[in-house]
Amino acid sequence: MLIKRPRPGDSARIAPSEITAEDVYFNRRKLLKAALALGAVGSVATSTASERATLRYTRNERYSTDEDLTSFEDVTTYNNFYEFGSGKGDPAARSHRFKPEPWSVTISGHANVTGTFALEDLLKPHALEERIYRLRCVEAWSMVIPWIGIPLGTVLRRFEPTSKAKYVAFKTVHRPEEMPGQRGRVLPWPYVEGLRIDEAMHPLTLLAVGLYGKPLLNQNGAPLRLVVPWKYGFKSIKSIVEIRFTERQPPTSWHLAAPHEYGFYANVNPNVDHPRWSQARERRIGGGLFDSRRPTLMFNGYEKEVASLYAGMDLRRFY
Ligand SMILES: Nc1nc2c(c(=O)[nH]1)N[C@H]1C(S)=C(S)[C@@H](COP(=O)(O)O)O[C@H]1N2
Ligand SMILES: [Mo]
Repeated sequence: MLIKRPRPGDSARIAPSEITAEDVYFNRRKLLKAALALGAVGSVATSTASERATLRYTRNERYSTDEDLTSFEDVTTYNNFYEFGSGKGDPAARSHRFKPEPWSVTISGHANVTGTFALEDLLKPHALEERIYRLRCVEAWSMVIPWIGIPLGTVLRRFEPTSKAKYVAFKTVHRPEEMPGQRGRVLPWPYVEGLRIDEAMHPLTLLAVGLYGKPLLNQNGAPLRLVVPWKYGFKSIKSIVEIRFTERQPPTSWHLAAPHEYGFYANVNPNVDHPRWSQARERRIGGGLFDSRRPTLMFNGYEKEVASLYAGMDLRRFY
């Protein structure tokens, strides 16, 4: 490899120092759990929302897979969230300083209703649902995650986007004091992503607030993140603070960092390889040593639902 470019979650090795930090983290979680079991919740001033609350939701069977779930442990310790570092263990080990509440989201651009809204107000009118989705990272690994959230489209419609709203742009919070990875320049900060308006309004596109029945942990994008299951994981932007309706296709972080490797669309496609590796197969996290790499499915297995969005488009050109 001639140029060392950052990419979504370079399979960076975990330095011994970081393993120590992780151990401390796990011990802290164990202590918190023990404290909760003893009913000593009030004394654990630093416990996060997820260690206290349980969300109320109903499972949406129609949009769920019955494949084996990836364990909570793997879903919360094997992450890509470069704001906390580029190692898979960094987001869990280095996100304890991040404050996901209070939280507000700014809605701007081509819509009749715009402004900055407290997260509670943004969510209040909606019922939460659980959806079990496959997540396929562009790095050729995958998971099966029980998300909790609201279809993005039902939230966006409340703001009455105008006919000029052809795209939706999303922005992650920029807080270098809480996000150690933002003190380095692996990516241009803040992380930004975008969808075409019909992709954003598609019933599969989820605005997630939780997983495994609990509010999102910091490493998974607390308190609010996107989940677009037919696209590579990097489209599923975490810790969202701004949603903007735009007329032009908005810039996206990985495309800015390496335009020939990551496009705007980023639809999962086993027939279009990444310039440096094949996308034909994937490794299921937690599958074990003898689990062979399984074939990657067109649109990550959501072809029936989403293929019509791309009718007539050259998927090699719009990668
Ligand atoms: N803000 C932000 N969002 C992000 C990322 C990131 O680095 N920063 N990584 C993306 C990538 S590459 C993937 S695969 C998924 C991983 O989500 P998970 O860690 O919750 O499984 O988050 C995506 N969202
Ligand atoms: Mo990813």
